[in-house]
Amino acid sequence: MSPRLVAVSNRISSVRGAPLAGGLAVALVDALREKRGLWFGWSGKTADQSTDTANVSQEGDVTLATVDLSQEDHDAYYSGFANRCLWPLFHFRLDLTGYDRAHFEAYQRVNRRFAGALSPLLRDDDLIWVHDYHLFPLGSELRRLGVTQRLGFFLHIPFPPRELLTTLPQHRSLVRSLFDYDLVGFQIEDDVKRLASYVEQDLGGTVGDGWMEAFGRRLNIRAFPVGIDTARYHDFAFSSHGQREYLRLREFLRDRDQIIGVDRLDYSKGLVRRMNAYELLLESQAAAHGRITYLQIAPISRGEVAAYQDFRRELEQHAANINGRFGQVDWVPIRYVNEAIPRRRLAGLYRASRVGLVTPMRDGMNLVAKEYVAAQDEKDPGVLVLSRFAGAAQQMRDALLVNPYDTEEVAGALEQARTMPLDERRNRHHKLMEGLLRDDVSDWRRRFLEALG
Ligand code: GDG
Repeated sequence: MSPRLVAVSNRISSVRGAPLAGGLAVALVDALREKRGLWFGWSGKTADQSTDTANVSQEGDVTLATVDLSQEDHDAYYSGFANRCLWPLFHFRLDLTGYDRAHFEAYQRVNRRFAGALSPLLRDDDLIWVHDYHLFPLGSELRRLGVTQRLGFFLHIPFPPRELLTTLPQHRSLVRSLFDYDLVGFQIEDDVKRLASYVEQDLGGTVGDGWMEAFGRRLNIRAFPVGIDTARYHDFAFSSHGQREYLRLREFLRDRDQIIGVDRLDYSKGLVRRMNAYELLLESQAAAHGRITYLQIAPISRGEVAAYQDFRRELEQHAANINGRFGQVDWVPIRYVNEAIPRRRLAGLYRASRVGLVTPMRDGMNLVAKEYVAAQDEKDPGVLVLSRFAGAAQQMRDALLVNPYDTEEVAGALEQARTMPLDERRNRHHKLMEGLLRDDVSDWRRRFLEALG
């Protein structure tokens, strides 16, 4: 019998309901179903006290095990260390990074708690797969409790250069914790190289092909670029919900071309500069007025963190300014929407859009870029404009790749996308789609789990 899969992530969502934001949850759920797995994580609820034993329930073939966190633990571990410190630091935003020892202590405390609640649920032949920056220390904490099963860790966000990482007082401890896993996966080769340079220069360790040595230990590490369920996503766009949304939107747009952006409302996604680029396009291309429209879907994320509140205000102001400056009685240049859209409808919206605009300042991978391409009609596909600083740019060479800091380049790419001849659109789309079908999410999962097992 194949080993049971145990997935651990900060938050778990219901297996039955379609998870709203996140291709990852979907990818995991499929693997967990296949292997009758266990999914462990925070319940998403805060209680008077953090709980030390997991609440276990069954949803079909998947076992869910969750713990509650106290408000205090949640604020310091999740909003604090994970999202005020690691997230901005790993996205190259030292200016937004908060360094707070109490937050780090809570981070370790919660990871210890998670390990304590998870270890009694483990079986001898389990494969344990830990996800993301909230849980670096979980492996070490499990080892301390005597867990000897295979332990893998996947980082969904970029790994920072050593010059940035070493500003973190606990950089050594964080990297040390990676060495307790049997296998570590990063999104792209550049992430692996950045850790390698830290290991060599700051730890005096040794680096080889697929491994690193330091702290007297050996770590297996590779890039596993995450994919989407390409074929299924394509079907969404043509399903009854997708089709209905597509037709509804096309009717609303009439012959206007739509640019679409879909991002959690996060400063790493480059939304302000993206709007600057759109504004520049309108400034420089009078012919585009009334002919083009930009829909930005941006569900609110991490609203409790101050940097996100400031950023949200800035963005709202910006969208309003552009509409005030260029809008006409029968034409709104930007529709800016905080509502989260169900997946099938979203696929229909992508399909109805001539341009997919994905311009993060820094991103581990970026699944929206992949979803946009998968949702297109190959007979009349739209064009993806993609930031070079998204991990996805390493694979999606046939997109229009741009530097998101270069507003003029982005505006130029928008104009090129808007006016691109059908032949070229088809050609680019065909090559992108081939890549997405070849390296889809089940391939990602299989490669990681095979390497771990
Ligand atoms: C992290 C890394 C990496 C967004 N709005 C709606 C909605 N979404 C969905 C998208 C997509 C997902 O959320 C966002 O994924 P991204 O990859 O773009 O970005 P992060 O959330 O930052 O994810 C990232 C990823 O992990 C996986 O490894 O690629 O680099 O930062 O699936 O479609 N979904 C629905 N309605 C919305 O309004 N249904």
